[in-house]
Amino acid sequence: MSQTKPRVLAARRFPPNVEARLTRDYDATLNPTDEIYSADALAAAAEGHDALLVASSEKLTEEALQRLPDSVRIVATFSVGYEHIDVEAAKRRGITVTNTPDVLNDATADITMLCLLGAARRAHEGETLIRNDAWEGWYTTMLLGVHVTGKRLGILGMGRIGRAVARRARGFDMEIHYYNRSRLSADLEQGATYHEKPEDLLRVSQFLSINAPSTPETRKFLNAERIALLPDGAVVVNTARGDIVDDEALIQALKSGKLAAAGLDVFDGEPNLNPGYRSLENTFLMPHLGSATHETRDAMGFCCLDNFDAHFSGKPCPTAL
Ligand code: 8YV
Repeated sequence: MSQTKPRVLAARRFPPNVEARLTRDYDATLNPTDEIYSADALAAAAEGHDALLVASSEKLTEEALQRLPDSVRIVATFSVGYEHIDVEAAKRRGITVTNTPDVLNDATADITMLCLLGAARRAHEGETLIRNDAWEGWYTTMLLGVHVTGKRLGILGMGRIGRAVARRARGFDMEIHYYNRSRLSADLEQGATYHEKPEDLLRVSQFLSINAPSTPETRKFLNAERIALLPDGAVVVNTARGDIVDDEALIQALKSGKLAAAGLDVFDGEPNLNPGYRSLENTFLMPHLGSATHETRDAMGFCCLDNFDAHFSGKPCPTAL
């Protein structure tokens, strides 16, 4: 690295270990209030910086990228998902974009199982009973849920996170089915059944776990027509991106009893989710906690910093998009 430290703008607050390494190795501008920058404010704050450390909250559209100062040559996003960044526009402008794959597979797969189990076993209703001091006693038909063991789990998107979900679900003796843009090798499939069409996956999915990225193709994928293909009483789990689901259709199916329950960690427009979810008893709702463990958030930040280190030493970035 050169004598003068490269200047990095951290658009959000990051975990203490990450900010400590950032400020040790770089001339960093932090965001102690964690207030989200508007596109205008981000462009102004980026003046004089060589790199940006952002999260999913920073919408780097082509226009926003155009407005960044020429000094910015690399943007590292503290996320595996990068639908908030126009990567092609960044490349055209000579800006390298990096994300944080792999390091959050396990934490996200764990939260997927939490959502799956929480929805199936009515965790929200059970907890509410206790917290409201409304539990009057045990009876044989109290809060009966959906049995998990031995059921078919359809995984939409069998990438790194999808496969980590499959590994966990096998421990619950679930039968794994999946749809992916391309079929996996037998080694990665581990006996899971591949469906060439996502609709065929839906037809067999007693549980459906969405683990696909948000792309123009997946946007509003789970609409009323496709929900109708799921077996009656299915459980839907989404820990990927909220916009893959048509909220009104999902809410309607949860109300009608077509679906038994849904476990959701992500929402279209979050944190301003469709209010319809809140009033449903058969939803288990988490505020986008997929990667929220101390270890994972540190690893995500260190992955961003590893990319800066490589970039400013003239080496290839380990997770460049
Ligand atoms: C992040 C995520 O918490 O990595 C992702 O794509 O969804 C989460 O792990 C979030 O995006 C913060 O940037």
